[in-house]
Amino acid sequence: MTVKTAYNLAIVGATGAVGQKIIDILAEKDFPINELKVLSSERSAGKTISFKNQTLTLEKASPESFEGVDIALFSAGGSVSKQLAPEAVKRGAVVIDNTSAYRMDDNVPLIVPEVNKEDIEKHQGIIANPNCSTIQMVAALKPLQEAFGLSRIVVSTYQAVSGSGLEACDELENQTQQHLNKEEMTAELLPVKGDQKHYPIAFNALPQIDTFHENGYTLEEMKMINETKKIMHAPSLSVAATCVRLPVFTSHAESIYVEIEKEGLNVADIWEVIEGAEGVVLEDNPDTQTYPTPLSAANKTDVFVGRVRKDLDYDKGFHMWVVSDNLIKGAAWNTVQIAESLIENYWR
Ligand code: NAP
Ligand code: 3JN
Repeated sequence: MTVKTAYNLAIVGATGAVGQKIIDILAEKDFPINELKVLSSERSAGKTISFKNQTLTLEKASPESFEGVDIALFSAGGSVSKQLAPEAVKRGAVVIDNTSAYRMDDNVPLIVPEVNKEDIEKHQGIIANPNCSTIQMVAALKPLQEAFGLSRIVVSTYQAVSGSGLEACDELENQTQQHLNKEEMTAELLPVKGDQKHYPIAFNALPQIDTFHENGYTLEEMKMINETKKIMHAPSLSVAATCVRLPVFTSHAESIYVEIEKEGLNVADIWEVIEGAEGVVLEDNPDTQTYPTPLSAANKTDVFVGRVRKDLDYDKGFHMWVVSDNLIKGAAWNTVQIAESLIENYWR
């Protein structure tokens, strides 16, 4: 193993919702950086952003941008990753990609460090960061799978608009203002940019995240289904998902029903496992109305679990409520954790 004390990093999509959080977290966690390149589209090239006490100038991302880069963190959309990640790998960088471009490729490990960091070892230049809704669910459920076995997951999500990027956050803010001004709300972006119809997100709930697959599920739902099986190494696990967007800025919440293989468990057994899980915090007490919410989870790195209940009809069924900051554990922090794990354990 080659030991380095500091690494040359590039961030592709540095001006975006995820990119900005990555920059904040790299600074906060004091990641060992030698040089940091911030890459953008032509639109933002030449502008500056701050990192610790430095002012960094955005550079248009091109294949040559990756010369001398050790680790490249991509969050500028799938088409940019498709075009530039192989160029970065060709120049010797390890890519950690936040998009869905490579997640299901057999040669690309899909990583949530608390769940499957050992899969990093198999990387061939690209490591994928899962979808935010998948990350928080598998972080909460993997310890239960290990302790008791899992046969079925049925999840409904309550997702924040920041998962759709900065423009979507502006749309929610504008529509809220319009509604309070008693004006008609203008909907131009959500549920999906470029789709045939748009609905207001303010004071509403939209049961469509991403476009529809031919089987009637949305792509976000299919991502949760397929990614969960890959990360948990459980191709025969039954997973069903319904993904819903809410007028919340930060943190995704999920109502999860699981069927466990072991018989005769009770809520205390589930609590005990969740309490011992890395990166997962139990907040569950009906007597004191203790449970996580999107606001309470915002700006935190952990995944929070509450409302654990045993199904009233099925002995092996349990319900729970799982909340996490979608841009932090769901994207930026998970990406930085992968980079930390890569340099600590798998750098070559
Ligand atoms: P966003 O706020 O729209 O940011 C994307 C940024 O990419 C923009 O600020 C844009 O800025 C930049 N960009 C566009 N074309 C580029 C290019 N050719 N080279 C470099 N930068 C370019 O979106 P976001 O919410 O940060 O999400 C970005 C991507 O991350 C998504 O498309 C998705 O693939 C992924 N994502 C993953 C998760 C997850 O679940 N893990 C969650 C959210 C997003 P400039 O034009 O100013 O450069
Ligand atoms: O909508 C959300 O809450 C999460 C969205 C993630 C996202 C948005 C646009 C494109 C993704 C993703 O990470 O799966 C992608 C994509 O890369 O496909």
